[in-house]
Amino acid sequence: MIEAMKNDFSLCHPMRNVIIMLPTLDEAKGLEAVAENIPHEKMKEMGWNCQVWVVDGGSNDDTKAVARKNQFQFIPQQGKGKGAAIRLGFSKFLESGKDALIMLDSDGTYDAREIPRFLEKLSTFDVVVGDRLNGEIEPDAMTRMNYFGNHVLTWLATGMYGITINDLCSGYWAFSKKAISRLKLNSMKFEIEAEMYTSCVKEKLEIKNIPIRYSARIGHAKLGSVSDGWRIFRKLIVRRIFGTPIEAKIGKGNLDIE
Ligand SMILES: Nc1nc2c(ncn2[C@@H]2O[C@H](COP(=O)(O)OP(=O)(O)OP(=O)(O)O)[C@@H](O)[C@H]2O)c(=O)[nH]1
Ligand SMILES: [Mg+2]
Repeated sequence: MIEAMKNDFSLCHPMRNVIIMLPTLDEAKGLEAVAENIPHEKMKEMGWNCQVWVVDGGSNDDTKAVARKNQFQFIPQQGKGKGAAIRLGFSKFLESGKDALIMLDSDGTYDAREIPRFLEKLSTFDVVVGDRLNGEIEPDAMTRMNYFGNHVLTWLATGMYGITINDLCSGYWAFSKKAISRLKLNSMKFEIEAEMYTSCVKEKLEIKNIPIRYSARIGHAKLGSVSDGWRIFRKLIVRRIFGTPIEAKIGKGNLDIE
């Protein structure tokens, strides 16, 4: 089959279904901003029905109310951690039978108006990653320390695994159903994106990097630069040595919720 037709979603169905997954922890204001920018009409024109899922880590603000108001599905997670939330969303996605999933943070840093660019690339690639480091970073969107850390971790990842990723810690990814069904993950926190990359490499899923805009966050950050940077680095090393999580090896699957 020629490359351009690899994921040709229009071949058998007139409309396909995409889930937009938004992890939240006290992001009422950010979520409102993301909601306003979701390009429903444009997606419809492109042949995609969209449903929005908010996977919440126990917010104490109005996040749930904002989700309800926008008719988003609200999925409470049992414990905490972005990694656990993402894996819960992936597992529900596979049960849902939908065709594709796009995840982005709900803090207003990523622009939901760029979703159509990801959907376009999904017709040819199984994994599309938004690249802030070669995109447009708004002043004050990233501290110097985080800018440096993101570059170092990205270089290390590419050096250790030999497959180019332009922005390892990006929170803006799109996946085909095939890609999500192949991922083997057990991350609990902010090391999840690094593990998604390592699993793509292991499963030989081709990654397409596209430059994106990155804006200053609305509300408070939950990430601790040094401690989470260390967790990400540790995950790169562990997955280099042990390619898949143990629970995947014993057949329980990568998507178990811890
Ligand atoms: N469900 C869930 N979401 C979380 C949790 N922790 C963080 N998030 C969400 O994950 C996304 C990324 O978290 P951030 O605090 O923005 O982390 P970051 O983007 O790496 O760091 P900054 O660059 O400082 O914003 C946001 O939408 C958070 O609300 C959690 O425990 N559970
Ligand atoms: Mg953020």
